[in-house]
Parts: sequence; C-alpha cells; structure tokens
Amino acid sequence: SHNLSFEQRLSMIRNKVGRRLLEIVLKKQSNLAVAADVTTSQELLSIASQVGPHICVLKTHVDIIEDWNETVCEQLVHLAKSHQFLIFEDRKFADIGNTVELQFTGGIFHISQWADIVNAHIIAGPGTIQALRKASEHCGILLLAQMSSKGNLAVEEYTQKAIQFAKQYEDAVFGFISMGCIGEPNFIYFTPGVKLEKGGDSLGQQYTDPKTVIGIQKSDIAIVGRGIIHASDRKEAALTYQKACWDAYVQRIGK
Ligand code: UP6
Repeated sequence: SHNLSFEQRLSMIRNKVGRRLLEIVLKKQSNLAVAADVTTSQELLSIASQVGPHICVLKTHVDIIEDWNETVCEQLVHLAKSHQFLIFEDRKFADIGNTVELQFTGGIFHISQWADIVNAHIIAGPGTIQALRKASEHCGILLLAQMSSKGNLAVEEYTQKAIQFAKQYEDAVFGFISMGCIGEPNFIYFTPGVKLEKGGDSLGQQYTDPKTVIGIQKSDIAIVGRGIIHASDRKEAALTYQKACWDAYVQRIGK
C-alpha cells in the first residue's frame, strides 16, 4: 500500500494538519524534518531560517531553550509562515489527560498556541489523546508507536496498540513516530534517528540512513537532528538530506 504517492494519499488523511503537511511536502519536494536541538533562541531562529527552504517540518524541544519568550515564539511562527514549514513540538506527552491539558495549554510555553504538530506516548491510555484533541483543534497529533533508541519498550503489542488508538482518534491523530511504515496509507510515518553516516551516540541513539528509512522501511518523513545541526554548513547539509530523502521517496513510488 505504501508505494502510493503523497498526491494519492492526500485525500485519505482525515486530519487537516496532516493534509496541509502533504501539501507542503509536495510543493517543496521535501520530506525532511529537522530536529533543532539547540539551547538558545538565537540558534533556534538561525537554524529555522537556514534550513527553512529545505524542510517540511521543524521539530522543537522548547523546554531546552534557555531564553524562550513570546517574541522568540512570534519570530519562529513568522519564519514558519514565510518558509512554509510546520512546527512540531516534540513534547512526548505521557501523563493523564487532565495534566496533559495543563501542560499543553499552560506553563510558560503555551504549546497549544503555536505548535502545528505535537506527539504523545500511549502509556497512560487514550485520555492523553482526548486532552490534546479537546484543547486544540488546529494541532495535529502523532503517536509514538516505535522509538529509535536501544532497548526501548515500544515494540510488538505496544506498537499495535498505538495503531489502534490512532484509528480511534483519526480526526486528530494523523500519524506516528515509527521506524518505518507500520500501517495504513491514511497515516503519515515520521522516523527519527536518521543520519547519512550509520552508527549511534553514547546514550543509545541508533542511526539509519535516509535511503533505508524512506526506501526500504517505507517511512514518509525523515527526522534529522545532529546530522544537520552539527554540520559546518547547515544549509548545505539540509539540502543534501532533502535530496537524499526525496530521491528515496521518488524511487520507492517508482516515478
Ligand atoms: N527522537 C529520537 N528517537 C525517538 C523519538 N524521538 O531520536 O524514538 C528525537 C530526539 C531528537 C531527535 O528527541 O530530538 O529525534 C533525534 O536527533 P538526532 O538526529 O540528533 O539524534
């Protein structure tokens, strides 16, 4: 099923953010997401403007930014609009619904106000998803069905449960964090742990290259962090990854 093109799958996606994502992917010919794991707002904004033209999604961990404020947020949203990418706050919500609602809307980050995409673990049950869906209509949800790190517990029945939850909340959940395509074409698959050089880090990360992730494991969107963030020329690196990921997609669907 997953040799369908993004064009063919667009109308199959129930959630509006999911459809908007595929429109951006097609328009920019980019199925690359960059994980902007840096600790200052200046670096975050500079990455967003450097890689902006080459990505469909910028993935943030807003709680690692030491000087986050509303102006930074406005600037990031402005960059997202002008370069046409979606902002994915990788918060990995995992608590009971009531707490998740507070974490999503409140605190100092007010994630629900600016994130286009957020993700959630399924460990606490469907209440987590219900809270996110209730608190924001404009934000699409991804469920963690698998992980890239060594020894993670998101396997087998756990993965199947995530698929089941996604089907149950298909209006709000439009895809997964997974190591490849694990289900139907009406969902979008995002894969982290992607790098041109195989290997890992000293804390359990495991890398797979874009060709394997998109071409063989049939994922849709490759999430690249340090492969781009640690490059001497981030813009150039983003272009290299954009091409590698897009070529793998084009080859897979046989165009
Ligand atoms: N991430 C993973 N693996 C997962 C889920 N999420 O690596 O299973 C996230 C990390 C990080 C990014 O939180 O932001 O993807 C990977 O970054 P890297 O390419 O620098 O390893």
